[in-house]
Amino acid sequence: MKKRWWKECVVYQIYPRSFCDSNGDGIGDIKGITSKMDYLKELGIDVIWLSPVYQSPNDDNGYDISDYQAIMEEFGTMEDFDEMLAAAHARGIRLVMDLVVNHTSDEHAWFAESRKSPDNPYRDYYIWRPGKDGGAPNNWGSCFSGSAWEYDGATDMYYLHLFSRKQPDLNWDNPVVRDEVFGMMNWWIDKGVDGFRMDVISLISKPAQFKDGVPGANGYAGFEETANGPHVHEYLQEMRKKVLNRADTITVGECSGVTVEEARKYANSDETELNMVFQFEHMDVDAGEKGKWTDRRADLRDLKAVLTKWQKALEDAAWNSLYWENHDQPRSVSRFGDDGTYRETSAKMLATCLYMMQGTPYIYQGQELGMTNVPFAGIEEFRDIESVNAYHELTGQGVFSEEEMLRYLRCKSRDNARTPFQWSAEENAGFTTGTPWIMVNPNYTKINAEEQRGRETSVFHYFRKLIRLRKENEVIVYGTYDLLLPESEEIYAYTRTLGDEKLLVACNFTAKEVSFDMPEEFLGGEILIGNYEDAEIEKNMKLRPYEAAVVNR
Ligand code: TEU
Ligand code: CA
Repeated sequence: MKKRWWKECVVYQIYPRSFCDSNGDGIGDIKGITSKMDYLKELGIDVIWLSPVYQSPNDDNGYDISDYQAIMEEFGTMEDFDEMLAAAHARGIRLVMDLVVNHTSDEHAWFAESRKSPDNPYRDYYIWRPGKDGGAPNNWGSCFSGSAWEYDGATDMYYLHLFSRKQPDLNWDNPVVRDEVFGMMNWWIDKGVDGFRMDVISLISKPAQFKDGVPGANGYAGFEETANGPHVHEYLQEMRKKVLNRADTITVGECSGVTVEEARKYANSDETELNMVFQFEHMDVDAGEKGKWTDRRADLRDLKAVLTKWQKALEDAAWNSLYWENHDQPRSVSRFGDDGTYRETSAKMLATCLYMMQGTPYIYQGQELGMTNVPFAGIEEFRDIESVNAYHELTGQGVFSEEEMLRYLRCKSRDNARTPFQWSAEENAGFTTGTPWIMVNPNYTKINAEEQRGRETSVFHYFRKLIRLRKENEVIVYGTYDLLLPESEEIYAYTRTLGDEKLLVACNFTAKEVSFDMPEEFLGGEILIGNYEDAEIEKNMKLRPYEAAVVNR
């Protein structure tokens, strides 16, 4: 197992719009991030993954970029960016940019040119096709509802957009496009950034034939058709050579539709492509027959099977990322734990369960406080294009009633993760002195960083301890994972082994007390970390509601 710094680090994701507003316009900004750099240092994280701050019309909150080498006005200036980068580096914190190059904004200069005429030099920067039978070229659907094809009258053709119609897909088969992207990436590397999180990078190589797919609940085919396309590994190997090897970078590919077989290529240990990937299988274990829009809870056995599959399949061959949350997912304490009586206990348990595994941990802003899903009153309180479009499309088609869809949105909407970071019990949770762009979760008076920094037993201090534990114990980073009790619907238990060092991790995923038969070899050990102060190792251990314990021999 090759030792690498990016295997040993802990990454913290900042969604800039919702992190900290420094100028009272209700929108988080770069100066706000710089003002909180000491908070991040105290937490103990090593790398910041910064969601997009580039110039954008914000159709998809910055994931629709109109200039890759300019800063979105609402977020500040390039000088603000340079100051933030210096502030991070001064504290030994690296900074990773969010690379969104499967598509641009339709307001990007390239697209403005491309749509002018079929023989425009930029025409083949994007994917244009003639209509078929008076409609779209095929039945692919956009992730944000409707068709993945938009008709453009100027040249009587359709262009492909797997996401919003204001996010036209780039044509990666065009070598000029690849060189434009690589040049831009090198520009950011030369500015001193330390790597990239690559947005839907598994979708950049489109299949040779644009065949109809299997329609989903809304009548359109999903983007599975386009994942892991014919040239994706070729293009990433080219990126590795022309960009990534120019600095000691960390890279993670967001790979919608990735399998373990594909991940072993994307994140191979020969380091010819990326360092690691974000897979989605553990985020799909609580899906319903109509996809993500459901209030169904995950079955622990499914979660254990998926996470174990990924731990074992990438062992010695590639490298895992470890995440419960990001700006696209609901809050994990509400989703997999208990955001009521056992909120803090279950938030600590979930962190222990995942971050003691093999892989690089990713913490999403607010997860370290046990921030919860949001009691949105009605559709008017949502901002996310995916949620709003799905609401109108699926209620309009009669797939769900309005109250059903609202219930599912409260469980799964991306906006659950995008309400303002809760800094204090002051108005607007100390996020802004203005009117926030999206509602603040009313529970900020009880759940906020200021209160938790002052309380040793808080989720915040537990995360600090967990991060420190990883740094002090190589077995947690490099040890082999082995699942125990695969059939248990209540307990997630596994061991980590490195040489003669061995740890046991036991987590109760229920609000009940459950018996756990402690393996003989751990009876003489000690508890390295646990979420109950008075835990003791016994042969027949009683794990209390959402109890987690890590034991050595
Ligand atoms: O997400 C891609 C993606 O797969 C998500 O759309 C995710 O599957 C979905 O939101 C879960 O329901 C990336 C970015 O993380 C996301 O914020 C962007 O909206 C999207 O790409 C387009 O850039
Ligand atoms: Ca602001």
